[in-house]
Amino acid sequence: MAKEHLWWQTGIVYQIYPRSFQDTSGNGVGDLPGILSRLDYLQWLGVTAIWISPCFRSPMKDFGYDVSDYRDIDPLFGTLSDMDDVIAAAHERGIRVILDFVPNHTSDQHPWFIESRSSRDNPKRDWYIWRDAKADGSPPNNWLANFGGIGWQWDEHTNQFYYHAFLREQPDLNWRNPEVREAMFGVLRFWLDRGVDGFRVDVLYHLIKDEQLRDNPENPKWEEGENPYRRLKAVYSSDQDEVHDVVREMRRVFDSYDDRVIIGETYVPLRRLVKYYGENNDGAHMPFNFQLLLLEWRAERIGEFIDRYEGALPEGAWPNWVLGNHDYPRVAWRVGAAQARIAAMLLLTLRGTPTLYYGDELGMADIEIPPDRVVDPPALTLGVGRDGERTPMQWDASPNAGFTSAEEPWLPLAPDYAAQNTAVQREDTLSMLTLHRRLIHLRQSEDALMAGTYHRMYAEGDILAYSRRHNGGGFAVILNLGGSEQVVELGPADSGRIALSTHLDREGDEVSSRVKLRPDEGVIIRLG
Ligand code: ISL
Repeated sequence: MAKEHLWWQTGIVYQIYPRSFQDTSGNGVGDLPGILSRLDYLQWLGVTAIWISPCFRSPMKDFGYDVSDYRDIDPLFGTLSDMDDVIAAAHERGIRVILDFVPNHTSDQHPWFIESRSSRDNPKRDWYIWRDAKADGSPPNNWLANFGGIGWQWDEHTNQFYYHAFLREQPDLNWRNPEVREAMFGVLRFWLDRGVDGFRVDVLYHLIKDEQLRDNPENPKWEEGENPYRRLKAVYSSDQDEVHDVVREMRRVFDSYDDRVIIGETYVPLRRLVKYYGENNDGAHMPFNFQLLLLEWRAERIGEFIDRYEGALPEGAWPNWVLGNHDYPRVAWRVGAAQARIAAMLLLTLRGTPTLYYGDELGMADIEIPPDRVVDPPALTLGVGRDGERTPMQWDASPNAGFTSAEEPWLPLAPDYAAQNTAVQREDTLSMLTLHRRLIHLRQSEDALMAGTYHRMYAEGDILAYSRRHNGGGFAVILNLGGSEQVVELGPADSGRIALSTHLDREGDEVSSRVKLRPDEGVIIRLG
């Protein structure tokens, strides 16, 4: 163990989308007792923290990202006491629990919003963003909603518009109002007091909007047919400098507890991303780095980004990497099954905390959702939905993959579940799951991989190679991002033995001066 580091630095985060992990109530939707029943699996896999997407009371217009009570569990998922059980049982197994905080917006059914919309002089009116129409009756500015259409909703009753960055059922809170901050920090304390180890904070960069609500400029790169939200550059509706004051205040809440973590959801360019660490590491502990989701799958691109990221990190800031989440097509769909093994080796050998999306350890891929089963709001409004990457976890070959006893799960299962599931892959010494478990266990037993330095060796053609070193020991990681055989010349210091191959079959082989990689193969060489 790299003792001088904190749990969230040396750990591996596993994201659970609770609707899709394990159903125990038989209604086709996953729940907290389901997560509880699968903790042994997660412990076996070796992950050290779970992040559970929102399971708070919600009308589920955005499947939990529209919260109507932050201090209670939605009955669909269980009860507060089920959450206490998950926290206690996870802790017994050495697994930390990170919940999902959704501070930018509430549900329109949250009592705060119901009050706020009840009259113009309600004490909670200013808790949301209300504005008059322009003289011609049009909305206050041109801001768009992420899920389609304009970002302003007219309220007949009080004759004003309110702003929503996502669905109209997700009104944005006014974080310039100190009462909102206090109320929301109270929510954090409620859960931190209950033993939660941290929060992933939804759209952290959205919290503060331009005070004058200026129009967003056109995006010259936008082309007809692309996501209409990107037609404008969100320069005034998100990522305002003043958001960092809020982040700093939020951090102070966490700092009044022992080693809890704030992970920010931050879809912003690198130079802006690193600002979320705060000026003196007094911001988010880990602003999510999403580049592995977004970059073209090419060695130069990835190698170059790693260097830029390492170079841009402020002093003392801890890096992190994300390969998949509930908003983007799965890695096996993006890069294919063979390269998904390379991607796993990359994620689990880079410097910085890895976040793994449930099911990616099996190589689950997106599926085409039949039109009558599509449920995600942006799929319905924009035609680009997220259902494909949210299909139920594949546990075994029994009906509905052991996910639910209901006739039909809330989203269809991937058709390959009888062959690709945890039960089958656990027994298969060459499976994606075995590869993940081996990578995780290697990382967790080696200081050099968990916390060592990073040095680029090559990032050219199909080869991405780097070393990780700590206290004289170390590893070289050589990845073939292509489908043809490659021979990589190594420096004199880079000889050693293969600790792991993505093909899981060359362990212990000696390597000196050069290494031959098969198509789609990556190797970790123990140096020395
Ligand atoms: O605008 C984006 C990228 O530039 C989007 O990716 C956007 O930031 C992202 O969809 C935000 O996601 C989060 O908030 C949403 C919720 O639907 C997502 O599931 C959640 O991860 C609203 O709460």
